[in-house]
Amino acid sequence: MKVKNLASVMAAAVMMLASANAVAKNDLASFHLKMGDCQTCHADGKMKDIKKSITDSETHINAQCKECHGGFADLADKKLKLDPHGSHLGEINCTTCHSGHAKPKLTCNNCHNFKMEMPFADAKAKKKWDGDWDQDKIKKAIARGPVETVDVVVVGGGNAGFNAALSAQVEGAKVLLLEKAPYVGGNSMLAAGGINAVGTPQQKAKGIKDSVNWFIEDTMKGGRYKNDPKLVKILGEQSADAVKWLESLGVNLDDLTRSGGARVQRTHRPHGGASAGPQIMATLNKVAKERGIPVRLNSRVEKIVLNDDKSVAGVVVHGRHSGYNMIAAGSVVLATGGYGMNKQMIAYYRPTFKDMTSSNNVTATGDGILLAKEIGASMTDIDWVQAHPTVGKDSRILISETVRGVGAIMVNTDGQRFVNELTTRDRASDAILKQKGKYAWLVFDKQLVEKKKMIRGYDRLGMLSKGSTIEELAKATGMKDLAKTVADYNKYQAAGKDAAFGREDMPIKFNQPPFYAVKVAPGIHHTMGGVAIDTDANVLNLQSWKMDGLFAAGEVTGGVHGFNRLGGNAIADTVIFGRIAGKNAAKHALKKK
Ligand code: MEZ
Repeated sequence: MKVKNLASVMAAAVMMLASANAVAKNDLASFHLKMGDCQTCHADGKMKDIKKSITDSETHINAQCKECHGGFADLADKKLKLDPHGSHLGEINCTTCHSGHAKPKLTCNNCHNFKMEMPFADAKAKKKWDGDWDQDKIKKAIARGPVETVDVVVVGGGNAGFNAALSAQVEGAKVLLLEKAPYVGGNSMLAAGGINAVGTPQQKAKGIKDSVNWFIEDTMKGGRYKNDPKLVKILGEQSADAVKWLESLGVNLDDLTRSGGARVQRTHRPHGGASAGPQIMATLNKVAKERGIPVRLNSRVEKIVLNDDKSVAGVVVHGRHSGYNMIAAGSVVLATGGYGMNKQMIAYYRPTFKDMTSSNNVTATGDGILLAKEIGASMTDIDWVQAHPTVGKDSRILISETVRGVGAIMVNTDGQRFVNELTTRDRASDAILKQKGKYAWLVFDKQLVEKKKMIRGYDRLGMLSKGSTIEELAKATGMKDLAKTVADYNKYQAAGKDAAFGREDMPIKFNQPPFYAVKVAPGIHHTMGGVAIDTDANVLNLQSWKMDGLFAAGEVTGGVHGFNRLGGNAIADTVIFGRIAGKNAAKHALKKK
């Protein structure tokens, strides 16, 4: 039996519960018990074995859900304005939100604030399984010895992690990817913008003159010249190849835009202006599945284990169901992302940002930094945290830099421009924080909505104010000087010279109603600092020596972006250094065997 959509599942649930009239508990498991036995959801076996048979990825249970209810496409409900089965998270495990024995939890609400009815919402809340790291259990797992051996363990299932895993496998290594969340993607999944690259066919087709040197100069300038030039050189030189590689896997990157701090259009994005992150992650996940790379969810690494000679021996992983176990590995790749959602770390490293909202995924808790520090890794620029200037005010939703890149202007509460919209993020954020109320508005017209799918997404989320004339929009938002600002901007646009703030790229004239505005404020977006690495993605210790068998890539590392990351350089970083880390980790592990 396939139940076609969520509404009919809920209706069926209510009817069955009413007729059953005597359910033991009001949870999903008790409901299913009315139709069958525990094996409806769990693997065959004696009752006492059922708990043991649940894997950390909850693969069997989820396959059973789909067996009866179909996939997300079957469950999609076109009538819903916001459909949880059609989100940017893709086809994640059903158990990410629904729970057999406990209250369901809408994962979307980690960032959003959707009021959605969930079946069995009055069931008992579940205990958190991945709270404090239990040192005693870690020690016992090490004492018991490894339960499993692989060549390379990759910690973290974002862009860097998947690229590392795919590259390590190409080298012939046996790879295991561990992800603490019930779904993969991390911050990469939320990346709205795109990947910066120079010398691509896309740039050529648009006649854009660019060079690796310009890429390097822009990145160094954006980073206040505090970046490690050797890492930036690799970023520039390998950027076109990174785009080619993603395309070879099936990602579309046909659209080009200009991000803040870049002198030309070099941010490559999916055709039609959809967000880049979900497309890239869906593709990497699919390819990893096709290539048989095990991706284990609900598996939090809580210790990197070293041999007596300080080389890497493996990790201790805390599985949601399997508990604490050691996995032996010749190499470990840290691809755990940054610490933008770890309030304690933010308060410690960047106290002035401690109360700031964050655009980050809840997974960005700095685990890799803590793991590496504990075994003596060196940190680079650890206290440099980037505020993205345009996070939706009062929400955690990023309004992509692309919106400014393709033409939006930014104004204060009176409707006056106050900064070159395409300046670097730190400068734009500082400028907003000096305005009344410490927030700003992005203003644009119908042209952008037509051009960019992601903007239609903001509209669906109810974030946009609208007016059929500029005056109407000004009235709705209280921006008294907006009409004059727009008239002046249109004159600068026509003249090709921004006399007020020197903005170089002014792609649209504001003349196509309706007009839109979205309220924005700076929010924590990227933690530039982290584990110190060399050009082979080896993690360095306090003496700047390689730590034998430990590699790292992506936001967990420091050095690539200096004090400030440019938009579009994160995906480039995660792909390029993820691949380098995976390749070198595999070579190292295979040589050691
Ligand atoms: O790289 C980024 O962080 C980026 C381009 C974000 C965005 O504004 O879309």
